[in-house]
Amino acid sequence: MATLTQINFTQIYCVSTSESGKDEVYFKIIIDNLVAGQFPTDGSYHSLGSEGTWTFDVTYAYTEFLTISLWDDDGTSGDDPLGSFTFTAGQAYSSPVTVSNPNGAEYKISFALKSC
Ligand SMILES: [Ca+2]
Ligand SMILES: [Ca+2]
Repeated sequence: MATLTQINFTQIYCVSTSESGKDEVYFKIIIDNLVAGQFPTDGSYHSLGSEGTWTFDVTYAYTEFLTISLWDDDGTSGDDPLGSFTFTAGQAYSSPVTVSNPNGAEYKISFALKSC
């Protein structure tokens, strides 16, 4: 039986945004190739400018792969991907991990991993 891994996400730090001013940041969680959730869960976002910090406390469990995918809300014009990172169960990662996109976005995601 596969080992269940828990990951606790605690913070997103903005090094640089994808657009001038602020990005409207939210993230999607893909677990074992299925979309498992979005945060904030009410479909909103958190505005982050350069050097901005967003703290929260959310935990997900997975057995093989978990991908966190950051997005910039752009309302009706379609949201932009800010970068994503995939965690493989059983591997070690040091927090934070960095995601980026070709438009200059760079974000650091803080987390803690726990094997059950
Ligand atoms: Ca935006
Ligand atoms: Ca945008």
